[in-house]
Parts: sequence; structure tokens; C-alpha cells
Amino acid sequence: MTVSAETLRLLESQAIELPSWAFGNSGTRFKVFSTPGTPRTPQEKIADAATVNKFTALSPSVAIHIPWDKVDDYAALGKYAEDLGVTLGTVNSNTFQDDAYKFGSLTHLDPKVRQMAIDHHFDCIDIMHATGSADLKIWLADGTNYPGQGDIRGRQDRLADSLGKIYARLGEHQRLVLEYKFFEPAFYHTDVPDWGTSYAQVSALGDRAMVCLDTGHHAPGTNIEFIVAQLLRLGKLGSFDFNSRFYADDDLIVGAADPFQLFRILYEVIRGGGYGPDSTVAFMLDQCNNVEEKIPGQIRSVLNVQEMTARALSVDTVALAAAQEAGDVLGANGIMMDAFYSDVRTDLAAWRESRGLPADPIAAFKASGYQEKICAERVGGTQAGWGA
Ligand code: PSV
Ligand code: MN
Ligand code: MN
Repeated sequence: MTVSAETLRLLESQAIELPSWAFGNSGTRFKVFSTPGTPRTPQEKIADAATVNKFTALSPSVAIHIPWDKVDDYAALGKYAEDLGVTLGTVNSNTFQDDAYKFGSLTHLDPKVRQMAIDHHFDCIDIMHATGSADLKIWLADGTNYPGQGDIRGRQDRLADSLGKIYARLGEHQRLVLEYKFFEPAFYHTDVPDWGTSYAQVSALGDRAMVCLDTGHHAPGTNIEFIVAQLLRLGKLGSFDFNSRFYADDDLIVGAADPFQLFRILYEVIRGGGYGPDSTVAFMLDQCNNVEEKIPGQIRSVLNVQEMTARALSVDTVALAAAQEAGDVLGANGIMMDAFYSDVRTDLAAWRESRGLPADPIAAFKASGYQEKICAERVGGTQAGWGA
């Protein structure tokens, strides 16, 4: 047995939120491919997310994106989700698709546009009250393309002011998580480009404002696990958006491009107290499945996180500390590599079966007939989310 009983016990409570937009058609600026069975409504996206949870018991909540998941009655949407065994999680705002936001949203020079963006976040908070969601996630497309186009400093000041108004509106048990991204759609400067900016902005707000780390939002070669360690040390790591990247904001399946990086990140999460029932760090996927099947793509993703968490939990931390203390460089590195190279898949499959879950969730999904059913039912399905 490669995986210890203690590791299995710690894996029991693992929860990875799924993004509703992963189930809609998505693509690049070159082409959005449509897929048979694509959800036509927020309810159908939630049903697909609940199916991932049914086969894995790993994804008990679904993040929604407003207005992509607009409905008349959010409490009813929450009830619908609960009937399918999941809850509605993070509410993602969207201030990047209106003409009014061409030159910014929360940073805009025009107070009317800023207020429009702030009001959108107030609407999101109302939705959170109806759904019982805890987190408001803000990712901004704000920035400029050319030196001189905007006053960088003034934009930071307006951002701070706008965020302050949104934060003040949060309920007692709600949090604001501010996501950073180093470029795109703005290319000269982005208003929240890095963890330092997000940290500075959320620190000024208060205890319930945190940083969201999207693994795809860094320059190549960035030591993301260092950022994880630092944010946990500062008590400001609020949530993760997991995905993989080769070149840009690829939003590929987490753990696909660089499984070792995922292992290193999860090791630091565990080391810093960011994993387990007492942690408030929220784990979410932020991925799209552009050319692969969407539901199996999401199943693969949550299993990748589970497998790499099992490996990270397997690091012999006592031996590692001893090797570090002794200055045993190769010994210490060997301990990390032993855990990384341990293949946990057979043990996890057996463990899943022992809990009444399929040993192979992707095979079980394929055998279930769910895909055929939604292909037959959802005729005329359009995209939902990106590319809308
Ligand atoms: C845009 O880069 C983005 O991918 C961010 O990562 C957000 O989390 C996501 O869109 C949804 O708004
Ligand atoms: Mn993201
Ligand atoms: Mn992104």
C-alpha cells in the first residue's frame, strides 16, 4: 500500500468547486466549437456539475458567473442544486463584457461607469444572500494597452475606493476574493497584475478580503508555490483557481501541463495549513474544455487534484525536516521526489470502491448513459459562458 490510512482520512473531506462555465461551449478567439449535449440553461450546467460529484464525491459545490448564470429566482436555483446533491458556491462578477467598460470598470475615470460596476457587485452580493454563497470573486479586465493611456496611480486609488464600497456591502459571513492576472486583455499594464497588488488592495479592506490565486495567471517560470507559502504565512490566501497553462491563460486541465508544479503547490498548501477541515482556503477549478469532452474533462481534473494531494500528503515531513537541518541537500530533495513519484492511482481506486464510488469514475460516467441522454434532450443547445 503506497497511500497511508492517515492520508486517506485526510482526503475524505477534500472539496473542489467546479465552474459552471466549464460545461458551456468555450474556445479561443479563433473558434468556439459546439459540443452535443451542451447545457442550455444554468440549471443544466449545475446538473452536469452534480454528475461530476456523483461519480467522484469531490465536487460538492458549483461556482456561478453573473450574468452568464442569470435566473429570476436564485434561491430556487440553490434549491435545485441542493436537490442534485450540490450547493452553489462562489459568485463571480463580470465587468468585462459591456461596452461601458472599454476603459475600465472599478478603475474607470467616469464615476458613473464606476458606480455601474459597483452596483453589479452589489447585485452579486444580493445573489449570494439568496444562494447562501460565501465568496464574491472579482477578476478585472481593467488595464491599458499603451504607456500614457491611463494614470496607473490614479487607477489604483479608484480601485481601492470601489473595492471599499463593495467590501462594506458584504454580509458578516461573506468574503471578497480578488484575483490577479499578469496580462490580458490589457497588455501594457493590468490593474491587478500580481499577488502583491491583490494583497495590498485586500489588506486595506479588512479580514474578509483575500487573494485568489489562479495558477494560470503567472509569467512562465514563476515559482507559484512560493506565492502560496507567502500568502498562507500572511493569512491572505482565500482561494485557488486551478488550471494548467503552457503559454498564456490556457485554462487547460489542472495537472496536465506540469503535474510536478501541482504537487509542489499542494505541498506548500498543506505545509502552510491551507488544507483540511480547519482551513478557509477554497479550492476551485477555473478551466474550459474546448476540444475534449466536458464532463469527463472535469472528472479528470478533480481526480488530478486528488491524486496530487495524496502524493503531497505522503511527504515524510519528519525525515524532510531532519535532512534540512543536517544540510543534506540531496537527501531532502530525494524525500520530496519519492513522494512525487509514488503512484497513488491503484490505492485511490480501491479506496473509492470501499466508499461506494466507482474505482474508475470516467469509465463509470461513460457507461452511465448520461452523455447520450443529454445529447438527445438538449437539442439546440447553445454555448453558455465564454463566447456568449
Ligand atoms: C479571465 O482570465 C478568467 O479566466 C479569470 O481567471 C476568471 O477567474 C475567469 O475568467 C472567470 O471570470
Ligand atoms: Mn480564474
Ligand atoms: Mn483566467
